Amino acid sequence: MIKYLLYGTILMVSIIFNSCTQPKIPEPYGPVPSKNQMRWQEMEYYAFIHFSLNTYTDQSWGYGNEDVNLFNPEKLDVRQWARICKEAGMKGIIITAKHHCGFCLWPTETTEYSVKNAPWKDGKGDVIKDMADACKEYGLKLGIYVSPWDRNNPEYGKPEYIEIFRNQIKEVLTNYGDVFEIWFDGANGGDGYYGGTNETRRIDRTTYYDWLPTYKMIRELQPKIVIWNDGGDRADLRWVGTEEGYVGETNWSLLNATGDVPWAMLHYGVEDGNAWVPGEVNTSIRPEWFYHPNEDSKVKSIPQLMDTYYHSIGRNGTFLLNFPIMPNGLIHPNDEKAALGLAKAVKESFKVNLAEGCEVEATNVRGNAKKFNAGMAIDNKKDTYWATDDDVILASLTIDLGKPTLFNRFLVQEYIRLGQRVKAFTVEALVKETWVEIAKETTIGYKRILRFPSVEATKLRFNITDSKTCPVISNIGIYNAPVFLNAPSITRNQSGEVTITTNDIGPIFYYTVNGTDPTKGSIPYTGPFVSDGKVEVRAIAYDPASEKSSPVGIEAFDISKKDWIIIGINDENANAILDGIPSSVWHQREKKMPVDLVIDLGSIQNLIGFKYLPDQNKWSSGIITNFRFYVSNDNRNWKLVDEGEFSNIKNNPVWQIKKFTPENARFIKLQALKNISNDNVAGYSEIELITN
Ligand code: FUL
Repeated sequence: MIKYLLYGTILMVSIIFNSCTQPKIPEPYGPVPSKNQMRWQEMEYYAFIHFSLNTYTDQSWGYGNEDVNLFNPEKLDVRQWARICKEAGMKGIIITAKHHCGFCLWPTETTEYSVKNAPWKDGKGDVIKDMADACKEYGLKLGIYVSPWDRNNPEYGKPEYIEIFRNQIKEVLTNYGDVFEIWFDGANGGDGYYGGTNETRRIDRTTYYDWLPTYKMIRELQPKIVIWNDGGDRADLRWVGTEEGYVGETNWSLLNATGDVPWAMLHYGVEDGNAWVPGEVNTSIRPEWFYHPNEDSKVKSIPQLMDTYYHSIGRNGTFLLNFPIMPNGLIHPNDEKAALGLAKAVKESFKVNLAEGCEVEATNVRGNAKKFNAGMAIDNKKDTYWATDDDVILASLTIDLGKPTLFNRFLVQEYIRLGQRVKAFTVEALVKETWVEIAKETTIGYKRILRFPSVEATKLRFNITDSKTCPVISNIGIYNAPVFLNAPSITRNQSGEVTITTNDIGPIFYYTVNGTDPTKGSIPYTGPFVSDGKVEVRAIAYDPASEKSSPVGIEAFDISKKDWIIIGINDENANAILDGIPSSVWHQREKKMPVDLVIDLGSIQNLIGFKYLPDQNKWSSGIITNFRFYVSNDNRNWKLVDEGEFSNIKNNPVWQIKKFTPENARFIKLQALKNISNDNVAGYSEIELITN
């Protein structure tokens, strides 16, 4: 009896003891990531590869009638792609196995429009197989892009196509080992070759693809996959509403499982959404997704890529960076240099975590338990976390840096396996005995990284000022990252005045107009200067304090617009089209499509192409998608010199460059046939001409 009493007492004591030292872990709050989503989120950074027949036609979207004989890359080396991605710190590669033109990079059974009928390797090649092998060799995961829209397939738009499309998915998910992500782009411009019918086929994107059985098949074939889809039933991941490389600062990894998803939901998520659908930030290392030789000088600079890093991984997203493959089958050296430069910059920025090993304390610790104390946020382990008691949503954590310490970055992570909780937080620095607020932000999620001007402080205080329930913080980092100056932007107005600017504070500029790279010995910029006619201006920003220079900014200007006059329009705001300022825009609203814009160049010029920059405001109605371009010498008799589409202009509103056979002309007419919103508005930010 005494024995049992003793056992009972020991049991009681140990229960009480354990419940003091081992408080229950916080309950998950709201939707939480699946294992697959979690594995994907932790990859953080991976590559896109755009390679197809477009690579050989300088197009963004193939029409579907491009000749398969064009596909004959003489140096194709997927191991080069994999090596670059690996060295760049990426964890996987998503390849365009089929883009909108319908050409398949693997020898599919479903269509003749594939590598098996191309001259490359005498039709025996399989880019996807090569890619899968190279990924294995370099320890990268393989992802696949299969476009639902197929401008080649005769069955597209009919129920029969869905079976073909499903078989294509089945082939790529069966024959190439594990696939971590599948990508279904929602683009659909309607018209296409469609087996020679050359017509417009509209589909209802909410019903046509009948996604749910397809998802089921995908998950059976690849149980560890995540599905990306911006065009149909809710998948595992969401697009963030732009291809420019940023998600909202407020970024909830939640959406509603059903219902429409307007732009703001894509961009910011939905605070009280009932499904876990995190954002993936996709952007290209150049303005466009496919390779265009004229973009060799437009590869994003390291500061630009660094911005994207902070605006994706630093805002609770993943970063999907695209490499356009050249016609010879390789990644261009400029793109390689930029990607490796970014990797180096990231490494340098996050080399030393100044929080590591510091004294740290919190205003509240769950059950007062060691297991949940503040130290768990700086122990560098992803499975431990600082958590507060259930009823405590306001809490602070203070890190004592021991001595005045310079820093300019703050990193924080929630333990999202238990849900995304924090709604608002601030960061303060103790500068000479005074607390100074250095940041006031909203969401955290998987990872949030803040940038601010360098501050010298002895302590840092992280305050959670609003949370859905008790916060659970798995990691905190403090860094002093080197500063990278942005390449300056160079603009020229209608009277030929060139202006050089930057967003950075403090640097001065040096420039050249003779095509050489500027140095500190080049012409110092003292203000706008006139440089009319055809000229290439190159400029660097230089910070005398740190003696650092920016990458070179390059802008090539063609003939002067000084004598240009817009004809037949009585609105002086129309001059926004010629002012050289990308943010200024003019719309013609009153007319019906087609809408003409006529310009008198003042003299006869030998024209070989034109450039159109659409309205830079997101999804503005005046963004032209289909055009005709005419020239004339008398403003009466017009000759059609080019017509076509500005592909993917809605999601990626970059300069549209169109070339045609040379023509001497004094007048030009850009005719808008259609815009992204199917109304009668034609908007223009800038028009430029390309001359011989
Ligand atoms: C878009 C497509 O239309 C582009 O061509 C590209 O593939 C991009 C990643 O998605 O919306």
